Amino acid sequence: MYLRIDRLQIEMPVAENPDPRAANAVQELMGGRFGEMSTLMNYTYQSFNFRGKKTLKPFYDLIANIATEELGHIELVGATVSGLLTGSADRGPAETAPLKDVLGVGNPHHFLNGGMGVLGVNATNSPWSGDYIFNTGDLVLDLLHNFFLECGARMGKLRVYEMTDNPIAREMLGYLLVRGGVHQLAYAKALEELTGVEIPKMLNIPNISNTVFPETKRFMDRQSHATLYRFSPDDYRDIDKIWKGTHPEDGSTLNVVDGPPEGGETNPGAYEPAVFAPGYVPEELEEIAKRLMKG
Ligand code: MN3
Repeated sequence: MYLRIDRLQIEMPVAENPDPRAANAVQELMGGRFGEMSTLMNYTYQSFNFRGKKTLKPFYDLIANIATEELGHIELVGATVSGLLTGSADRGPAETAPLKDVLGVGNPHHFLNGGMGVLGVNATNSPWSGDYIFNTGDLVLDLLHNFFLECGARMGKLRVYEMTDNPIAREMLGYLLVRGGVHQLAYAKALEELTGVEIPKMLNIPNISNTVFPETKRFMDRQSHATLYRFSPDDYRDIDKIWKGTHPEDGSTLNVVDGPPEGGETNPGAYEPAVFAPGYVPEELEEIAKRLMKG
């Protein structure tokens, strides 16, 4: 089962530079073949279907624990898309056509179907698909896939990084590049344990260091690239049987932190009257909420 903490894994900048085109590019990192919904669901289903979880516990713990971290990654990508869309449409009344300036900009479904928030689709508005889940049950093959998936995810993030320098997007990208690097290395190390093949020697894939990017280096300076968080009050304790030793790039000691990162507050989500979010007359909803909180 899951517990939920109403915080993001990192502190995100306040949304002040709306950019629906960047929001559309970031959608690839949500619902794309190599997006966060894919990493989340691949590891989640692999953990559901894992056979021999008691006898092969370090490997089960690793997959299940990383799956849980990925829940917080879709949350961060969601916060980024919402943040990039916030304030992108005029906030005037309906009869002034407040959406006319975003007509044909970015993904029209952000305005036509959504409430100026993230959708479960990629950058061409194709829905995320369960077909992206790879789970044969063969542990080595599934881990090899996970390693490849993290490499593809890294490629996607690097290209989105090249498409936008919006501070919200760059903060999310800096963090997720580092965390994806951790997961790449974790799966490489699991494969090394199982097969003897020194997979970590293949890193970086793509062959560019995270230290090149200031937004990424900041998190590395805090040792995020060498840290695996244990996302459970009491379980998944055997991740440290795999996540140990040193980082192949800079020799940092790999360590497990018990519990989630401190993170930052979620964005309160400004009203967007052009899409009637949270309602055409939000004051009425506010009244009802006020009554509930008094009672
Ligand atoms: Mn991720």
